[in-house]
Amino acid sequence: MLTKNQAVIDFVNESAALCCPDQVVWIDGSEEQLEQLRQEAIATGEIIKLNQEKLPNCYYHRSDVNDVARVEARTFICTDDPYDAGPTNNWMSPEDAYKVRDEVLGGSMKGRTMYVIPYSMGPVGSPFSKIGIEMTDSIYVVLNMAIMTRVGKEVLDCLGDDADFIHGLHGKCDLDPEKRYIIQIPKDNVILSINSGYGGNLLQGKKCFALRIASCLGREEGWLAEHMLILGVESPDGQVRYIAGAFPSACGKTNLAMLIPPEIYRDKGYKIWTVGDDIAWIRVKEDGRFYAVNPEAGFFGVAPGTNAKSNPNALASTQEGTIFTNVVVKEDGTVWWEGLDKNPPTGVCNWKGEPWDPADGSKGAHPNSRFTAPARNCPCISPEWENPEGVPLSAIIFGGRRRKTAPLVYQSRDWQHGVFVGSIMASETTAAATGAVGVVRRDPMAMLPFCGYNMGDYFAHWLKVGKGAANPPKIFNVNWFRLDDEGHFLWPGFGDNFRVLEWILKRCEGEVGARETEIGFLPYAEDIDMEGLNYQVCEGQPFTRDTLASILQVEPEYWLEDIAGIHQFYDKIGASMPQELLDELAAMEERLKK
Ligand code: GTP
Ligand code: SPV
Ligand code: MN
Repeated sequence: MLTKNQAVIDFVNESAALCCPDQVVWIDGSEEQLEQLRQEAIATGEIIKLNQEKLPNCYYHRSDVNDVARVEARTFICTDDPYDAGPTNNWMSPEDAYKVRDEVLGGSMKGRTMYVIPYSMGPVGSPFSKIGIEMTDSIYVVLNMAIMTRVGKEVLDCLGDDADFIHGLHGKCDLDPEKRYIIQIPKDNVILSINSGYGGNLLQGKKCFALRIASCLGREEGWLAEHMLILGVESPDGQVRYIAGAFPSACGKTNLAMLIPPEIYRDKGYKIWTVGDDIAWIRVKEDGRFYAVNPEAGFFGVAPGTNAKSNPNALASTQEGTIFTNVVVKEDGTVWWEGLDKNPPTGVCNWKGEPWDPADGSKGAHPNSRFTAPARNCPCISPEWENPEGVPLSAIIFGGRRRKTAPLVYQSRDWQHGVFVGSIMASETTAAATGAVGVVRRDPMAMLPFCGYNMGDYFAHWLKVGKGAANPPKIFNVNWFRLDDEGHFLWPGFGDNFRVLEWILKRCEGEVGARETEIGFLPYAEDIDMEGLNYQVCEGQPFTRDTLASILQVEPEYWLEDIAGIHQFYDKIGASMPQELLDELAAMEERLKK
């Protein structure tokens, strides 16, 4: 036992009494213990050691074939009153949730070991950090949590005899998808992950705690827990300005957070610093500004599409101390995924462990295959990334994957309109969650699967936090994913997104004009710098000023179609929808119909 904290001891004992593990092991955070666990997991085949010369301290894990992504349909917010979970979450009563826990987890760790992981979201001991205890029967979870969060004895020392911690329990059971449950009980600060062994279902610090539970805490305590990257833009004079961005899962947060500016900007002295790539906890301070902290310590990033050109910083982050899940392992013990390079390995197995022939058109890596990499590995990690005070935000950007409708970038009129812009976000679904891919759905603030309470109340909280602040960030919306009729990306994306960030920061400083349109302020096409931009939409079709102009249009017919979807969504939220946002919708509709 690593602590005298009676609440922690009771929680561990109760969990052990329920799950009946053969033994209980406390994770102290030492390298020796983690190494011992790696050896055990290697012996059972749970992880595979990769080429230690080329990828030191890197490992590989294959998840169960039916267990490869978050399961939104099996994720529950458990409140006494279903109203508090709201119409966008699956609801279960806390009593039923505890019944599920007792029935499904009861005795489930017989013959296994239960690991007790004390972890801190945010630097250990900083006033805005929060502590969780996750119990799990998976070494894979222990090893991932040790990268994604700060774990071990120092966390328990910091907790002292305080009972204020998040109570987490994870049991793999037999990975039965029919009995898979991801349960949050906000009133008790309880998280239960059952019958899964993958990612966001059970790396509880991430979505379960830092978003679902923390959004509830933030609502009570007056702050925001958001699905956002945080980056700093350093300009040639050495000034760094910070931007947070909410894009749905697999829609470009990691990539934007680690962006390398185009050469012409680098030559001038511009640079991007990464503070976080997935989650931001945001507080308003006395100066009336929003300060954002990244509560995580690692990146659980999408592998496919990551390469030396699209995201060299992410790639560099994965060269040491990284766990790869569901990618392809090459003969030499290094890794491969679609989009890494154009040379798929032959004679090896796919992510399922089956012999794989790239020539047959099937994928080698799962589309939601991931790397778990320590943030400190990132070449552009911000010197401020562990600053407990956070970084002050100049702008917030919302964005999604829309082949049409949403222009490359636009700015909201003011805070209220900005909250409206976030509330009407929509995006095509991705492989990050189970279910159909490519279907447009509303995903307000990229929080649809992660808001731990009623979405209408969440909007009201956003309105309140911003209206109470003297200097809130300016709010923008971006869309890197416009397609032409043949399905080619019209905008180069990746590093060239810097050109849009530059416009955004100029708008924050009042240094550039804009066209007022029905949906907000759009750039004049000549104000997006195209110097050195060398992109082919497809062969023989270079990106031109006209291409740019074409993705800076407001097309009323598409927007009016979209508005029908927004009405439906707002209706679904129902009575908790703030009047201010209903008014914004009516006003936009009127402008578009004119
Ligand atoms: P989560 O970790 O699921 O929350 O995702 P994320 O928002 O961090 O997404 P990520 O940056 O990992 O990007 C997901 C996919 O989108 C990858 O395959 C990227 O290659 C692709 N992507 C990212 N940025 C761009 C872009 O600017 N343009 C295009 N076309 N694709 C992009
Ligand atoms: C996401 O799906 O938004 C992720 C990956 O960042 S997971 O940790 O699985 O939630
Ligand atoms: Mn995410």
